[in-house]
Amino acid sequence: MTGLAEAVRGLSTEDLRSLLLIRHFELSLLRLFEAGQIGGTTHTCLGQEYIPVALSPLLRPDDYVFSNHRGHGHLLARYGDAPGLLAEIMGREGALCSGVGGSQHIYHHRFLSTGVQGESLPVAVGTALRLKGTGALACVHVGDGTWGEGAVYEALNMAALWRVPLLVVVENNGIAQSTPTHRHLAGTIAARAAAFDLPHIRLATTDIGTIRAELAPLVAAVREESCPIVVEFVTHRLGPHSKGDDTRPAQELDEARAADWYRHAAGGDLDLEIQALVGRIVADVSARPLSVWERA
Ligand SMILES: Cc1ncc(C[n+]2csc(CCOP(=O)(O)OP(=O)(O)O)c2C)c(N)n1
Repeated sequence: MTGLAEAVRGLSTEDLRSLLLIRHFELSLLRLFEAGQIGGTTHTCLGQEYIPVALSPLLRPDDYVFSNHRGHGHLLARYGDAPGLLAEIMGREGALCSGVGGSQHIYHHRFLSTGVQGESLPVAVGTALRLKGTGALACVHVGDGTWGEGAVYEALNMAALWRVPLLVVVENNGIAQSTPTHRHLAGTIAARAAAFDLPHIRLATTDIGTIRAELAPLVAAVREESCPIVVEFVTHRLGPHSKGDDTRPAQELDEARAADWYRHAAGGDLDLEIQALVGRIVADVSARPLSVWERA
């Protein structure tokens, strides 16, 4: 028995349900793309689902979440609205943003995503400035590759100077599109956070309980002391960058698969239940008329 298997077995039904919803939702998206039923592009967070699921109960309803191009899991872990998100991606009635946002540009309650790398951090800092003193925070998800954008550093500088309640979540999956992290990032994310005097924590575990225990006091400090922090997850992207553009060697892919929580949940009752649920959602949304925007 591995530590990963034990951790998956120890998950609450609610957490496992959320993980499985994201997994099967995104597997369905890839199938829909292959079948030509979705246009544009999409990026899945296969393998990284545990990050937003672990963060979910640490966030409050009045917090803002800023997501990126790989954001379906961020939205589903927070709001769980799989039919609304699928309708958005497929341009069908019932879409979260009338079908104008698609996979990458969602505005839903206090959730915003953008496909433009580095765009979210300055907006998140401005939002956090407005939230200061309310106890709420702005949580922003970025990949390791996004640390190549200059706007990230302007934003971190202001966040540190103005002491805003900002939680920067770095999903370091070791690759940006097709460029390994060691070829695009000099030094470390820890050292870059330190340059702005920002606390940084690096989490290499997929164990949701451990992640929450480590982060709970830090997130409380972000709220109470209004101090930004950088949380770096060492994680694995299981799928391609978007759809079929995976240039990684077989050994690296094997390592990613070995770290996959789903191997220990596959075939269980809840897995089958969620697969069937997502199947029904896909059938229902696919049968809906096009959204107003798509018809125009
Ligand atoms: C300003 C900008 N430049 C380039 C792109 C194209 N692009 C989309 S995702 C991506 C790589 C992102 O890597 P990373 O931040 O590590 O996130 P990951 O895809 O690994 O989750 C690139 C280059 C973009 N979306 N925005």
